[in-house]
Amino acid sequence: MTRATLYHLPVCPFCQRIEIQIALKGLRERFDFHPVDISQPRPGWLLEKTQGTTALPVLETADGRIVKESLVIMQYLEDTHPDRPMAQRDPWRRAVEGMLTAMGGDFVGQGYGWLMNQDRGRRDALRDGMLRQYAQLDGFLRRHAQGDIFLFEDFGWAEAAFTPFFQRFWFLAYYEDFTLPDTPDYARVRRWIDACVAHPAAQQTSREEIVKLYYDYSQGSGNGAIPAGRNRSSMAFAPPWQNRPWPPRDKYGHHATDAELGL
Ligand code: GAZ
Repeated sequence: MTRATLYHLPVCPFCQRIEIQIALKGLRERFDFHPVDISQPRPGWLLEKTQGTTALPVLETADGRIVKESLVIMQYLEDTHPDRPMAQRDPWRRAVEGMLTAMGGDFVGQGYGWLMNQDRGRRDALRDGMLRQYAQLDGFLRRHAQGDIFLFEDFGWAEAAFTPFFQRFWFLAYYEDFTLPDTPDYARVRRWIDACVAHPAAQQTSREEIVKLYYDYSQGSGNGAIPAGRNRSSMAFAPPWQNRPWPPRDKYGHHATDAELGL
């Protein structure tokens, strides 16, 4: 039997959404995972499948159809593998998780915008903006959550969409000293985040991998681009991140060389 293939970048949060879903549904054996090195040009055969777009994840179904966009792939897998449903079935509940998921765009933009910022003078404003994002999530959960931990009874659709970014934002703790204040106004979202990042289906990456691979983002270079004065991307597959030293935490004052990063 031909199997479906997920083309993914190992540390890409959008790809991790699908990896979480596959783990939750117990479908690991039904998919081939094809890692793509973001620091290299895309191979021609892959560009042909995607009609020239380069963003991942990309799902190729067993019969050769191509599905792009992480949330669209999630819906497709939900519809084609309805066992162990991840999305809510009740229309109102589905709308609630949809509204929460839609808040992810601004949340992600704020966090990555802060990591990639190179102007020390903007730090306080970026921290305030990040806190506003967490406060909005907190308010949404206090209004709509049915349970005390997740949005509904269990880790579901919204959790699969957000968790990769809760984990990516460990880079803000490392490079920007950001932690969510331990105050009542963030208590609800903090419970959600803590349970999300600890969930057994969401253990595809680690704080160490994220901090090391996202060094170039902290220097303002995203998506496999290489910062000035360097020759190798921190997102490269080799040498393996386990063998590299922890990068310098001062992203503004010092720009590490390939050698300092173990590249
Ligand atoms: N909307 C798509 C989806 O599937 O949901 C987004 C997929 C995507 O952006 N994938 C990235 C990719 O393949 C890797 S993850 N890039 C290579 C390419 O050739 O396009 C980066 C950001 C950012 C937020 C997230 C990411 C990220 O800024 O993690 O800025 C550079 C990329 C808000």
